[in-house]
Amino acid sequence: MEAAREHIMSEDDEKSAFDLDFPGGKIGFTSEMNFVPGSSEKRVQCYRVLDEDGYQVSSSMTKHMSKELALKVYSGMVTLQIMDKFFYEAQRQGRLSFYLTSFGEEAINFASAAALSSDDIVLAQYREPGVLLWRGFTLQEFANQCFGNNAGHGKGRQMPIHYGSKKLNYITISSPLATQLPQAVGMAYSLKMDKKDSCVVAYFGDGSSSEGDFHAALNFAAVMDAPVVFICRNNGWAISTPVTDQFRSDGIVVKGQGYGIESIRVDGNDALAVYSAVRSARETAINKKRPILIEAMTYRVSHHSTSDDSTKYRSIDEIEYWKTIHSPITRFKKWVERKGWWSNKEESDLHINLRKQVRSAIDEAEKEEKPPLEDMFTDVYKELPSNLMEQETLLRETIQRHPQDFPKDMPL
Ligand SMILES: Cc1ncc(C[n+]2csc(CCOP(=O)(O)OP(=O)(O)O)c2C)c(N)n1
Repeated sequence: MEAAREHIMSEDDEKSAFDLDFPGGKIGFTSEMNFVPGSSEKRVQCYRVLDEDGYQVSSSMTKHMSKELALKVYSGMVTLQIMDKFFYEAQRQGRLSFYLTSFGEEAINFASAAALSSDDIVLAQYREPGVLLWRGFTLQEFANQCFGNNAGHGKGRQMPIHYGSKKLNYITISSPLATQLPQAVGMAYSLKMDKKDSCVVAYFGDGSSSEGDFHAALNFAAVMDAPVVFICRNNGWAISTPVTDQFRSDGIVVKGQGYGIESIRVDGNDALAVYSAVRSARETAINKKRPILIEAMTYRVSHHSTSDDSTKYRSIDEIEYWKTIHSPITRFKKWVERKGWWSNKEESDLHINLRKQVRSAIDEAEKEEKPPLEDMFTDVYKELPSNLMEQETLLRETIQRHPQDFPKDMPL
């Protein structure tokens, strides 16, 4: 029997150890049995430009933030905050069926939107209405969608907050989490094939990263070199599930690296950091034609939605701490005030004006007629297929049989 060939590798052997071209990739050998650790000892650091008190800790990229742009970002954040407050209350008064606020995540919304071009296509989750507001969707359009009235673009066929605008390159929100991510990659790939100077921007929460679609999207984007910017809002919670019950990795940022995608972690409560990172990511995506991942660290100050009471699973002190000490709006306000760009008078005028506008948008949307019943079946097929005709007939018969269960003024 042939003796087994034994060879103890010396240090010299180690140095000269040859590489081998496996079909799975070219690798070098080692005699040490090292398991790659599940996570590195040091967590990935978080990029910030402003500290908690709105003082600049870095001057990087702030040259791109002019007074005009800064004030547009600031008033955008305040607009969303006021819109959220009044729409939330309208739901509590029973005027809206559902609502969901973006409290605490205003900087991610507006600073990222400001760094994009209107040609970039946005596929959002649902906590990014600020991107649409930035692009020109009016308070009246938001209110019409939420009231599901005849003037709203969805004509009541979607739940409130499922906004969308073809004109503004903002794809209509889908309820099933993470479905927007593979779609974003496909769209980005088509922009690349058409040699367009724009990219796709896909927003999602930490909870969505637990969906298979997230992983499929990242891998697909990496191998297809698709110009897509993934922006994850890591706000710590997926309804009542904390991130500690979702993954063991160092957040989302390291997952980008796992798929071969350049990634960065930024302070999502720092508008200047978000703006700089998104601006730079967009340039890379478009000029180098490849994907980029941004993990924006933040906190969901609000309940998940009007169907949730978050004090059942987290303390009021925790919420207060993030709401006050880490408010992205207060931090940015301190910065613009120190620059001499904003005064108390302008602040109070803005609030008075916005409150009026939001109230009026809600009142107008409420007065508007509901869409006729037949609209429930239109706008998908050019000609209504027989199964939908049957459903419409069945619905009309049901209403006739049980009129007491339907609103008297329902347009039939
Ligand atoms: C596929 C799918 N699973 C579950 C849900 C129910 N759901 C709606 S929102 C949500 C939490 C998502 O959390 P995250 O992505 O972190 O976003 P956040 O709400 O914190 O902004 C869940 C589980 C859903 N809409 N779709």
